Amino acid sequence: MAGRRAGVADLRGPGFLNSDPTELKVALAQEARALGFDCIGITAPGTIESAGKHFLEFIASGGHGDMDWLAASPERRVDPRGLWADVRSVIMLGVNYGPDSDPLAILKQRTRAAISVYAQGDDYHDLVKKRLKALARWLVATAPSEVKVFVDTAAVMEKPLAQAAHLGWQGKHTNLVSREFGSWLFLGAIYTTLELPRDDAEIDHCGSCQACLDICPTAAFPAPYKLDARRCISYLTIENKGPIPQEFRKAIGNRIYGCDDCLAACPWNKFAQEGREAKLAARDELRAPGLAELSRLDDAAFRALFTKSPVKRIGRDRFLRNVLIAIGNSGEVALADEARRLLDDASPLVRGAAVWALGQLLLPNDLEEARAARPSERDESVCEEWRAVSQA
Ligand code: B12
Repeated sequence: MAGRRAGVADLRGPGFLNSDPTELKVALAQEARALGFDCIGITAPGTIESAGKHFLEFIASGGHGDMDWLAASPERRVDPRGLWADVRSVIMLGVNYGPDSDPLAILKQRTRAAISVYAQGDDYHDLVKKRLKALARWLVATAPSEVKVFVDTAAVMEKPLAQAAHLGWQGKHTNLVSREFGSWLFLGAIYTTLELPRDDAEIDHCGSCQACLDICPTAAFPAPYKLDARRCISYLTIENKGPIPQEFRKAIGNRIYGCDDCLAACPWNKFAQEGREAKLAARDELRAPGLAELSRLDDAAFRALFTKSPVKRIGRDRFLRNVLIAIGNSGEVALADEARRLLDDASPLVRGAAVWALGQLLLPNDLEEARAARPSERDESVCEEWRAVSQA
């Protein structure tokens, strides 16, 4: 997932033991597993040249949409040495977050909300960062070195680096796929000044399969291994700040935060669950929350429900926008009352989405009545939504 918080922690330690690099690598892997990481690999900083080129092409094509932070300072991202000149080895780590039930089943429950698997529990940034810092502390205490730890938010190309470190390969959906954990891995990185023994890069095992491309509800993949983020439901519901473009609203269904379809379709997932217990716990109240209840959240209630959750990051108004799109797609006329109430919300983003939802649920006369009752609407984006539903 994407984000902008500073993702760097500097850790320096005196070190008290000079280990043989191979022994050190074995001990490091043991420590990583003891701390809760499911896989670990090591690569050199200069191993992702072609990924760097692809990244620049992606940015040039505008595929990043409004994620300006992704386009900023590409020299830092395309080569780890651009971020930190002293880095000698990159330690890549993965945490399995495989779901304990079919994540696509909720898509059929149209009056309930689908929150993507990664966001149903506590924020993985905090969890992975805590483990990375603990491992980094162990490393500097064991071998004199400097380290920096990253998860998600820094200018680090985590997927190509993970492939170079043998954790898996970048699949056709662009995420890292692991033979052991399928598409359900969070990634984190430790950059270090130590020269450590490297792993060989993993090779692509997607073969002729294109299940992830076929299942995408918004056709977000212009070609295998390429994502147009502007069409991706994850981007549309999380990163996109404005109204959701008309053309994607129906396809979004009841997905109110992120999307798991391309991950869930991956056949390699069947290995993810076997014999593993270390999944990340989903909160029961976030597995299938009712759209009606979610639509009633004010700012304080939103913050309370999503304490420690990544969902909190998008704020109540964007969240309600998403909930209203799902209400519009629910086919449940009883939910029109919730949307009608939100026509008077303080946020134009919410009011505009409420108009669209009512447009899906009400007959033209009832819609006109709702509009006539609000002659004072002045916000241009909301007026535009009214014009669009009237013409539909
Ligand atoms: C920006 C971002 C997003 C954006 C853009 C996604 C994307 N694919 O880039 C959005 C908001 C859409 C997003 C969504 C999701 N994200 Co996100 N996101 C990131 C972030 C911050 C940067 C990724 C990046 O650099 N994108 C830029 C583009 C250029 O990279 P790319 O798509 O990988 O492009 C490659 C391919 O196109 C390929 N390529 C291009 N042309 C060609 C041609 C050939 C022949 C080949 C072989 C390859 C190839 O090369 C490019 C470079 O590697 C990373 C964290 C990080 N710092 O790395 C997390 C990260 C990728 N996200 C993650 C997750 C979990 C998700 C979601 C699953 C969340 C959800 N459930 O909604 C979805 C998945 C959507 C998808 N199919 O990608 C995880 C993925 C873990 C994994 N196992 O891979 C990461 C690594 C965060 C983490 N620390 O765990 N994310």
